[in-house]
Amino acid sequence: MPFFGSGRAFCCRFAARRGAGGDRFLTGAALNVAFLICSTAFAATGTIQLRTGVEPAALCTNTPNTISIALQVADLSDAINTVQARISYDTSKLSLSIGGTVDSAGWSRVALLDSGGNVTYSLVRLGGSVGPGAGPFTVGTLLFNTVGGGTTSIGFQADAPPLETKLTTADLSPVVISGANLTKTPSGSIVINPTVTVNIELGGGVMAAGPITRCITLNFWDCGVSISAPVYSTSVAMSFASGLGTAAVSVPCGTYTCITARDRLHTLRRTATPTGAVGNQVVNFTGAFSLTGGNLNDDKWIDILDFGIYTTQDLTSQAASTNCSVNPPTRNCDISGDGIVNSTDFGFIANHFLAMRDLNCCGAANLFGGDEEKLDSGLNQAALTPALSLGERGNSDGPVQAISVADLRRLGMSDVARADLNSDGWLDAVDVSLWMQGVRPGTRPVRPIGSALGGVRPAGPASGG
Ligand SMILES: [Ca+2]
Ligand SMILES: [Ca+2]
Ligand SMILES: [Ca+2]
Repeated sequence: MPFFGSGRAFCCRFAARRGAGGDRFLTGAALNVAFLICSTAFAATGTIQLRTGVEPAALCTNTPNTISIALQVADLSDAINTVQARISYDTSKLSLSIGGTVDSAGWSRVALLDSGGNVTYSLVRLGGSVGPGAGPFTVGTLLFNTVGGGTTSIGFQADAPPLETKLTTADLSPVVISGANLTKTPSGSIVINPTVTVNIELGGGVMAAGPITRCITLNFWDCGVSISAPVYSTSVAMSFASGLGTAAVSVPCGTYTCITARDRLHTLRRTATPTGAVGNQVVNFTGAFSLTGGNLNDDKWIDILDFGIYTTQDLTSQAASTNCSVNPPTRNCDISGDGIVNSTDFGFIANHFLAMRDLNCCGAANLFGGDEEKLDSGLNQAALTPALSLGERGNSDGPVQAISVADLRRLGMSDVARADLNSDGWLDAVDVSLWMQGVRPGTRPVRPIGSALGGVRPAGPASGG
């Protein structure tokens, strides 16, 4: 049984033939009634559509590449045998390949013309027809080269008779399906060179007005693809004004379920969930998700090591802007971005002492495992001086609250030993407290009672400060 029933198609053809060829069976008013009924209730109708093949999802690709767009007819009330499609596309993103466009079997090309993105594609089916029926029937496949990034779709030009998109029925007296009788459906979204918009706030303290440049390292995860490794990683030099920055980051085609961000020189890692459709996702590392400054060695914690590193650059001028060529173990203790290392920067560390970075994406990548763990300082706390009790170390993966000068030297951080302000052989909360009282390296304070030089751990528990 045809899609709309043969009776309907027959009625319209009957009326058309009688109207054009004279009346042999009906006369006068009877003919007019027949015409009225058929032309209003049984007009030939159809759909012409452009399809990427992945609708309703967006087609995603990059430059340079090619995409194929099927020109189809569907929902045909009658058999048709000619198609004229007046197509429109954005030449800043796509370029039609006339040579690469393929007419479907049985169809012969009458014309394929492209005038600045306004295309006329006409085909005829010699000795045959398609429909009636739902179809869809593919008439031809247009090939486009991708030439520019962005989101677009391919649609139809506005009709301006006689220049219009139309189908013609396969009758002795053909009926044109056009205008309101022809549904014209553009292609689904086409995303070229997808981006994720990344909004970042540098938090944890008072950021300079700037603008300054900071390198943000981003990991893009699709937890449906892998829970142990990001799909894509990149580092982007972003401009920040008063701690706020935004960037459209180019990414491979994909839908990201989780993204992490960090400034490896200055902040802890943050984990956030993006919103939006493929190719146009947005992720906000702002407000409660801002990147907490004070982590100067790209590890999990803001702890005594960050304090020690800070003291090595205290009251020095440092580059306010750091691009992606500057990475740990190189240090830059100007967290605030005003070009000088001072108490404003110390405030980030003090205010978030013992803060931990966010867990990694996908749940399974917790404190242990995941790619970013490999980028840590390399500090194996379990191998540190045994004089540190488990409680002082927290757990084996906790923040460093106290470390001996001997261990600092073993770790290649001899310069940090200067932060042992009371020269007791340990860098710990006592030294942080002394620092906050104005004690600086070279201005040796009275040694605390019970302390001793030479790396012997003083009595009493270490505190987080
Ligand atoms: Ca740290
Ligand atoms: Ca500063
Ligand atoms: Ca000390």
